[in-house]
Amino acid sequence: MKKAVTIQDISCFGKCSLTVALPIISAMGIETAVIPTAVLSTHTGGFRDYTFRDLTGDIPQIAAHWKQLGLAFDAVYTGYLGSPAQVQIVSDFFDTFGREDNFIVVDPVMGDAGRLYAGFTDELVSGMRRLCAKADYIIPNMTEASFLLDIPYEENTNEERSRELLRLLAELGCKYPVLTGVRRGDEHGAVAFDSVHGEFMSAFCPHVDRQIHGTGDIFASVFTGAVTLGKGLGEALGLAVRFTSDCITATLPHADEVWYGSCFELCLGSLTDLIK
Ligand code: PXL
Repeated sequence: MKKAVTIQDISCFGKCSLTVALPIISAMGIETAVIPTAVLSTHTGGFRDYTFRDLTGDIPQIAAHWKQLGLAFDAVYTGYLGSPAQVQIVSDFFDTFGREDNFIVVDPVMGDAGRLYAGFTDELVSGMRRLCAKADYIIPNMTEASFLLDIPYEENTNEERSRELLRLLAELGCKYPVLTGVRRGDEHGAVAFDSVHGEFMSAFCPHVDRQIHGTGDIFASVFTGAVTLGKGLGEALGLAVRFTSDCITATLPHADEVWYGSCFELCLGSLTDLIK
């Protein structure tokens, strides 16, 4: 069986990060180990007074135990990190568990709609930049790309501009940057750059004018799962766009739930068919 480890927070209520990544990657038939970076009572997007337990100190202990056990992973995938201090710890984790024959995905979760998430600082942004340099794949949205590249946020980025941004993102040091939230007419999608072969790939679906929490985590989870299963960059991109779009469509009839996250559970059954 393929094995992945994902390092991100648990938001106890509100569907994102580990509560999305674990079911999705598992549903793809991949054993999924987790390292929680923090435990929050809810995600931070739109909720107030949420609790936040920082688990920074646990991460090196978990890593040391796993090293002692000789565990190995086909994929290492990181998302929301709870503090700048975690960047160095995750970087050390990459040094211990990264190998020639596995790969690292960094989803530099930092913000959306041009703004950083609550509590995120310039220190975390520069830490994420360093982490991206160690990754094979990075999956920023437009907001995260603008912070990583230290350029103004651009809304409605088209495919041509996304190619310029992807070249700059590759210069951070990763081989395959993937940019989400790209617009093409009334479509919405993602563009990837294979900097090893100098090739661009893209995938689009109809645009839905609705912000739904956790869709970036759905995208990154399906993408990571697909690459773990040996799919090529273009196919992984297509699957991630398609499944994320299906989750958004499935959520729209449940308008009162949209605030908390997507109804991705309704689509998990079809995910197994999509990856065949
Ligand atoms: O979906 C990204 C994410 C992950 N984890 C936490 C968040 C967010 C986005 O707001 O608040 C805790």
